[in-house]
Amino acid sequence: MHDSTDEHLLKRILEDNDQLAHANRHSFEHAGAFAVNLMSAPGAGKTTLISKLANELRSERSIGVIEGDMVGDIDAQRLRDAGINAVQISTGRSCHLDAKMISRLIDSNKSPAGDLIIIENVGNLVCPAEFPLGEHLRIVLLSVTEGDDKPLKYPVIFRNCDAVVITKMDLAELVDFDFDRLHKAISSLNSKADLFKVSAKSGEGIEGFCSWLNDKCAMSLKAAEATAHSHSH
Ligand SMILES: Nc1nc2c(ncn2[C@@H]2O[C@H](COP(=O)(O)OP(=O)(O)OP(=O)(O)O)[C@@H](O)[C@H]2O)c(=O)[nH]1
Ligand SMILES: [Mg+2]
Repeated sequence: MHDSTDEHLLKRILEDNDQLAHANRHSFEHAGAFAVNLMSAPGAGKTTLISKLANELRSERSIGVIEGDMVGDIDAQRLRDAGINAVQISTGRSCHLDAKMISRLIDSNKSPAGDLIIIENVGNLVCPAEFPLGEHLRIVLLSVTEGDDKPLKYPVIFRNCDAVVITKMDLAELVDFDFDRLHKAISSLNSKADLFKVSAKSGEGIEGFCSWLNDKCAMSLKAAEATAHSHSH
């Protein structure tokens, strides 16, 4: 239970984060980049999907990845080994990335270049939901092995996202994943979220998801360019 001092402090922290996220978004736009915040529970398949989508969009986009993990740089190294430009942020004791960490990376000129910046958040279905980073798009992954009830148990992150990607579709039958229950849960929480079903293993749904993401990126970059153009006149 929080007392009013705790509530006040939390409100301040979230407000400060929102302000910095706003500034980060401007920085991304200034650099001609579209940023995506990829969130999920640990092991849902974020890094694997990033690897697939970098491969799929290689000819159309220059992709940079910011990897968030509490410790180490296993994911960034994995992506670099696959020829993908990736920078690691270690969050230490924090169970999520926050706007300050992204802002520090931008200020140090270590943020990866690219017109599509994918930020892989720390594996966690709770805390990342409350800390926007400056992204243009919020995507939540849910692997079938986690169970179809998770949106109802962790509603905040599913309510507050642009798309839900169901991963590991190749395992859906093995774990009796109930898509009717899932669809009902998602539409009760967030009727605007786009829903994708993919398997990095079989390749199912990867092309459709990547082309949707590419379109979102192209539309946003075009709009940002038009705004910049109108300001310069
Ligand atoms: N069967 C199957 N396994 C998958 C699929 N996608 C990922 N995996 C496996 O799931 C495990 C976790 O995948 P990661 O990509 O590391 O997941 P992550 O969300 O990045 O994990 P954290 O960064 O630790 O939160 C790995 O063993 C992957 O090989 C898939 O589509 N099908
Ligand atoms: Mg990962």
